[in-house]
Amino acid sequence: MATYGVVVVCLMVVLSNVSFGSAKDYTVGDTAGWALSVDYTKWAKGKTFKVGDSLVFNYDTSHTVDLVSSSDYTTCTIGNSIASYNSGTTTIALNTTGSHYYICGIMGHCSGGMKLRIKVTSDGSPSPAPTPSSIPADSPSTTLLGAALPPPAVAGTTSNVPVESSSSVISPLIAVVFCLVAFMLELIHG
Ligand code: CU1
Repeated sequence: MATYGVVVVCLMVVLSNVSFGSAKDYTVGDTAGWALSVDYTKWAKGKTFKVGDSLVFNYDTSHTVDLVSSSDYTTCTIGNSIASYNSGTTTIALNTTGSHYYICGIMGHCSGGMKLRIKVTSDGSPSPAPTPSSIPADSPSTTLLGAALPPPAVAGTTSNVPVESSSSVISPLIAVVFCLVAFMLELIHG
């Protein structure tokens, strides 16, 4: 029956929508892990790190994972770390945007290649634009000539904000509704 096919396709659509919004775990160095003789610049290239994602460092305990400043990253300065881990498996949640720098804290290992720099971007949720504050600044000079113009512009900008912020919730809902409609059409016609 065609109905079964519709259900399978719909499940795939819904599941793919859900996975798009979830956080990712990145295993640093993939199967090589956190070790000497791995090019972590190459590993990080092309990857998009977002707030909510995590880095997973797998290493033997002859190494450490040190969170450092950009200058300590550049100069491979050890002993000055912001945070240091040595358990062998370290998962670091990326909670802030910007560049994050990690090196191995063992003498000579950073210059031996154990240094990782990543850029973390926001998760895509919209931030309020500065335009609303610029509109009232202009309004005193325009009130005499065109009092009707400013109110629609302000109403338009404020009504956009809740719609944009809930778009990540709406898109899976649209997929579910689409699937239900397709499923019911199949039932009626099939
Ligand atoms: Cu090391």
